[in-house]
Amino acid sequence: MNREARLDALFIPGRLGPAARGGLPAIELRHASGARAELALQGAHVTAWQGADGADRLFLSRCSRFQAGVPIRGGVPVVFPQFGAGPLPQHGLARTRAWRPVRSAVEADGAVVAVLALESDEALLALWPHPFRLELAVALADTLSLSLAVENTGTKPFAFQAALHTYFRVSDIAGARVIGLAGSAFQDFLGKLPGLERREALAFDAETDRLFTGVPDVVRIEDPGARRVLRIEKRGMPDVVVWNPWIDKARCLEDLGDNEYRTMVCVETGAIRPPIGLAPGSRWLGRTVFRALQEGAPG
Ligand code: TA6
Repeated sequence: MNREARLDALFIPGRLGPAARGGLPAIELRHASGARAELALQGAHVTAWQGADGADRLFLSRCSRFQAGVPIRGGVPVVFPQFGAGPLPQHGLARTRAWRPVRSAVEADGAVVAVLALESDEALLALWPHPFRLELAVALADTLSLSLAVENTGTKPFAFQAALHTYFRVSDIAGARVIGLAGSAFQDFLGKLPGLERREALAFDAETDRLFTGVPDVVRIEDPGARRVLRIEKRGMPDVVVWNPWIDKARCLEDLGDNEYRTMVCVETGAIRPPIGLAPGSRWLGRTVFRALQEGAPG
């Protein structure tokens, strides 16, 4: 099979076509409902998701750069094999590499699907000496679902962390709340002691950077200013990270506008602590489904 399947091999008239984010090649997915999403080949990075009403559900910084090898600020960065800082670049190797198109389809239920893959090559193995294959399947319907598969294609076991570092758009962080974390153990990246989350609703009035482990599979973001709830349902991804840089940190990020912290919140799903051990020939799968609901709607 042509390992470098061409981007246009994925195109399906009216459903999957070319898009461009800055200078990066990307695909546009269009659902019959009018919902749309964009997916850059770099990092298999979802850079946009709008509902049938045209409203942006993901945040993408107006200051983000779209250059080869430079992380995109917003959308859904794919984190692998390291979360955060460590021996590898921040958030690992996957988000700055060009993934290759694998297949696309319009499924029987009308979902529009695009699948991209990243295989370890000489350059990646020089940084992280474990042969792997990643695959990300993006499915757009009245929901947006992302399924990330990690395969150990080597002869030795390895351990990895993986996450979907999703930036959600909110009307105003001051009114946003994350629901569903109560009772989960947390580790705080800003110096607070680890503990158990007691709040039913996590609100924001300062920089927030917290890992929650063993989180129930449904969490919600309430955005009263937009009269909207964003429902996040995960499988195989036990952990959630909640991040907002707030004022001072936002000012330090050159690819984030000084006031953009007000209209974003990261609620990230993944397998972070502990890392996942994978035997040779084994495969791990993590999936997250995003659904936007009107305030008060069931679901
Ligand atoms: O997910 C939270 C976090 O690890 C924060 O500490 C902050 O660094 C954020 O990710 C963004 O990381 P990035 O490398 O994309 O600037």
